[in-house]
Amino acid sequence: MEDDIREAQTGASAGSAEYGAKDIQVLEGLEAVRKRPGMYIGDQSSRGLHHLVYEVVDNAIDEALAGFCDKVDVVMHPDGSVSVKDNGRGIPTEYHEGMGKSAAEVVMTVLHAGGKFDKGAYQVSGGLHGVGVSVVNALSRWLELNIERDGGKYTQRYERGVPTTGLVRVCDSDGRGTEVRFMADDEIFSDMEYSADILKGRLRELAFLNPGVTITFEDRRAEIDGERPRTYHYEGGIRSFVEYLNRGKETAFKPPLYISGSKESTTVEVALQYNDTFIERVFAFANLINTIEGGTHVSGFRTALTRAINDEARRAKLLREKDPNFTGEDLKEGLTAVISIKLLEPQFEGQTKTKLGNGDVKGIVDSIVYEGMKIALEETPEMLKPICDKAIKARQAREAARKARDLVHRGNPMNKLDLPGKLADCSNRDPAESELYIVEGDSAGGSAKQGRDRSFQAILPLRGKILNVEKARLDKILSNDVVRSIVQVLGCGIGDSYNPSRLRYHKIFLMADADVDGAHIRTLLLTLFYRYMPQIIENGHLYVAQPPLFRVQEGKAVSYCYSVKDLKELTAGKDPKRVNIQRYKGLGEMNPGQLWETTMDPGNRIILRVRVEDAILADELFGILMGDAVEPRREFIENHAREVRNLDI
Ligand code: 0RA
Repeated sequence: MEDDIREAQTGASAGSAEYGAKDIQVLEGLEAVRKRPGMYIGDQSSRGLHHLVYEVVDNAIDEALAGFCDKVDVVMHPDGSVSVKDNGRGIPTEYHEGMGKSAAEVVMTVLHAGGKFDKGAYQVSGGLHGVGVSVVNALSRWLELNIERDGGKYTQRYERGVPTTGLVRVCDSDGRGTEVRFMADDEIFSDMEYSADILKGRLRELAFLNPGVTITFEDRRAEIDGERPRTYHYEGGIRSFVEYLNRGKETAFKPPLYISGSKESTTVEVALQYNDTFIERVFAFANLINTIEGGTHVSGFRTALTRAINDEARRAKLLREKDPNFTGEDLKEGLTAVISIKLLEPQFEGQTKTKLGNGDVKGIVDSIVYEGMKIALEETPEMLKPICDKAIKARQAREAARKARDLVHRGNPMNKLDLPGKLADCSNRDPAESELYIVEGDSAGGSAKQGRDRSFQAILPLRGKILNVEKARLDKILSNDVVRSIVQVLGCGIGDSYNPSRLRYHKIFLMADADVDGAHIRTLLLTLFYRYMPQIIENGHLYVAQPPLFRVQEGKAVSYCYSVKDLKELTAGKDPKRVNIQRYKGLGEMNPGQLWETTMDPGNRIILRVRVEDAILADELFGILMGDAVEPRREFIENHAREVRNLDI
């Protein structure tokens, strides 16, 4: 109590006589975060904005991992701020002699201070977004901290990381926990709009990964009817996760096969189930961080799965003596699996720091999964036959696919004569400098061919139906003309034979009309890339071209608008009689010069890089939009109809 009062007096100490070296260090730390936000949260766009929320939520989840918290409430407020409230121990409030301020203020203002306290061993902090809640503080216009602990309720306010009050004890309370409410700083972030879908996806995922924790989400921003508060709570943990991923699909057995074990302070959990699709989905987490790029835990899992199933299939005589072993490939088709491991000192590598690098983990996961699989298959032998039946079919289909693929790969793609007739290639041969525009329709393709800079821009017009790859196996996919010409032009192969060094263009643009048909074609193409050439997206090669929606002419001055909002802003003060507005219904309405100027000229165009922001959300969307089940698609369209309103004005 005493300490807190003292703190209340010295809290906003900048400028006071007691302003000392430590305060300077603190300011420099947070100043560094504001100068280079990207170093701490990835970027300053939508992705970084969402990371702020993840960071605060991760801190609450750390309390849950340490066994002190089972409830986390996330609210998006109408003013644009977000609050995260937990029922953990509460951030310590006592005065910190060494730092000359309260422990809470240390946590909020010193980079990586969280680690100085004794928290749970497997804390999320230290991982991908484990930069510490002080980073959120530094990047917030304001932040309000409320703590309930030791019989009292405490509060403190910050602006851009600097305390504007001390830590004040407001009243008695026998509650426990921490609430952080923050307003992201619009000086830092280019995009200030949170996506409820993205946040819900991560919160749901965290609830699956932490059974027993209840996470709620409420979107209180105005005018979103149909959005109700959500509660995520799954006693079944990653078993429920797999069931969720396979909902609406036929499965080879129920419930999912589940394995857990631990070795050398690493704990391993795996749940898996086969479904009736042709796609493999393995979602892997290390200390709750989604390791999109895989890593040693995933390799260990694959080795063990293949070995255990082969061993058991031989034992049960489902593989005869003369049959070769199933390969890892044979066992992928229709596999849905979630891997969650917790380890000390995880090493994250790769382009996006989402690849687990710890070498010893491979063997640990391998042995736990192998033993677990054998026990599970002995206890529930009914699981084995449907798995083997599927694998045999997959193997046969792969044989057929290899033949189809050989056709696609025939010849040297660098040889101009082998390229599909309609490609207008660029003269530059350096992939890093070359761009490919995949254009819907012949007439738009024609404009693009005439308008382009042929030195580095290639045009591939598409005609004919693009196959929905969600519903077909690779052999059938590769027999589709549109898919074949895309694969052949890219030169890098598809599926397991993907080879990044042969990719002929490092910027690939999807260019389709801004109407419903265009959106459909774009989704089909995105599905093809996402399912069969995900590395192209992961490595940042895929873009969506953004043609303008309107051309606005006033006298001789012409400008282009890319959204209805743009148009409203541009024409706000203008005399409607003197302004001529043309709405582009399709790319074909633009002449070559206009198409170049608005959509293809690197000095002028607006481009949108496609990213797998959230692999699971993306997977879900593709499944919903392209899969068999009608009901989820109808629901999705109803929920999102208003967002696409500008498509058919
Ligand atoms: C430092 C030490 C302890 C807990 C926390 C920080 C903590 C931080 C956050 C951020 C959001 N919610 C949080 N809950 C706790 C350990 C406290 C103790 O030992 O009693």
